[in-house]
Amino acid sequence: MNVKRYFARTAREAMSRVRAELGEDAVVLKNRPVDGGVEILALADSELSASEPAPSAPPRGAGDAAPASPMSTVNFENYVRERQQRRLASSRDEPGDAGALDERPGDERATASGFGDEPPRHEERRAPRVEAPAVHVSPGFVRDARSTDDRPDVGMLMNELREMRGALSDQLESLSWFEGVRRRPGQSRMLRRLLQAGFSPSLSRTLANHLPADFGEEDAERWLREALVRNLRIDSPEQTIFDAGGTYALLGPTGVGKTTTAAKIAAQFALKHGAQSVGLITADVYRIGAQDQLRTFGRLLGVPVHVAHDVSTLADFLQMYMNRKLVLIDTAGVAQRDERVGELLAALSSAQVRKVLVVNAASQAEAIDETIEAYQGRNAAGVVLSKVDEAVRLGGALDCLIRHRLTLQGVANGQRVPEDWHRPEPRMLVDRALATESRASASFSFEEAELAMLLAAGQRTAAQRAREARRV
Ligand SMILES: Nc1nc2c(ncn2[C@@H]2O[C@H](COP(=O)(O)OP(=O)(O)OP(=O)(O)O)[C@@H](O)[C@H]2O)c(=O)[nH]1
Ligand SMILES: [Mg+2]
Repeated sequence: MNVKRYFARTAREAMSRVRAELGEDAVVLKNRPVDGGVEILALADSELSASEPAPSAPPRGAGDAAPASPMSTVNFENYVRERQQRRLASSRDEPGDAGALDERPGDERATASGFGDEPPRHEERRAPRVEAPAVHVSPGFVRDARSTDDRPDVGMLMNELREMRGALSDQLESLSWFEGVRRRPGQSRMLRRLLQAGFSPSLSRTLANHLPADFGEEDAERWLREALVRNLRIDSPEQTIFDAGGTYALLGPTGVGKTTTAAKIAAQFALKHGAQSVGLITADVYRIGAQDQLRTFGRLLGVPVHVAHDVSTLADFLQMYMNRKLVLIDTAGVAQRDERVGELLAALSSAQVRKVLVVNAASQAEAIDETIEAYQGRNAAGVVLSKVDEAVRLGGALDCLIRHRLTLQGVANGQRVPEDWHRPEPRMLVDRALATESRASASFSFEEAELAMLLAAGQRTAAQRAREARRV
């Protein structure tokens, strides 16, 4: 077997080399931090397949010794296979049919003596009976174990082991990366702060990897803030798309603040340019009372509100408002997983209408991520971050904006119209996000040891997704 050794500064680099040379399915036998970096011992998948016994090979005797060498992924696979074959061989030798025993009605046994409450036998008194945990056995495995030649499906077993091996090697890679980080206090402090603030493991790792090694605490803090501010996109601090005018549809899941945001923007614009410069349309015909809500705001502002029941009336109103500087279309809230999102986007596909996604900063980061995907955020003119006042951790929302490269067009931090509407200020948002530690409840904080697990879990999910994508 041709085991190869790879050395690199980081586990990531070492793994890239392994994959480049041995392929995506390379088998990682050992992964450990060494002086100056990380060492990986690996072999090609084809080597492993070559070492698999032919299906017809007879099982080794039950008295065979367990593997003497340290347990690697390869001999672990062999070990499991042998045990499986041994267990099948011994179950064939046993008298009686174990399956038939299980089928005996339990009640009959319990009442065989005529007393349901028969005192326990000696052994039972000493050791209380513990319910056996339910064991999940895949249906395919059961079928194969009972097949006519009583041979386990080695191919299937190998596939399952390969899956396990992939997951383990991803986790090892992540843990060994984390071991490296622990030796650099600046990096580990930064990781902890970012994760605690709600930023994703993937963005946190990227930032920690780029932190210059010779930076002290203060420099690192400044560097982190600058990196986040630089990556949080805005058009310009003075001029958002709404200041410039145009026709915008506010979209997003239910209750994120679309109608209130439309009223806030319209009010501020009307204050500056006059009520005649603003047009308000509502396309929310799903929810009872939705139109009244915007109408009430419109009345206060002196701006009439029109209800567009379908695409053609919407086109008529847009035509009617041709000369208004700013036209806002309030839409019905549709959950990101609802298939009606597609219909809504299609109904607003006129080139004249630019889409603005309203994102609730207090939502789970994963829900924001899904919302951006479902609403095709990359095609939107920008994003409004609402309910910033309600968010405990702001990192998740900022992380999504950064990773999807969306332009922030405004921030809502309360219910008051129009006072709680603000221009995007990346520096203020980043300061607020990084101040999470003082606000978050202690129950939701984590210790350093838990960080490694969190990162490993994030890494595994990403790697699993990549594997799934490769399979499709
Ligand atoms: N705390 C806080 N509440 C807000 C903010 N924006 C809106 N709200 C409140 O959130 C609730 C829902 O706001 P709406 O504007 O009706 O939300 P929507 O997205 O139009 O809701 P649907 O049309 O039902 O999908 C209301 O009670 C608003 O006052 C905000 O920035 N902060
Ligand atoms: Mg609404």
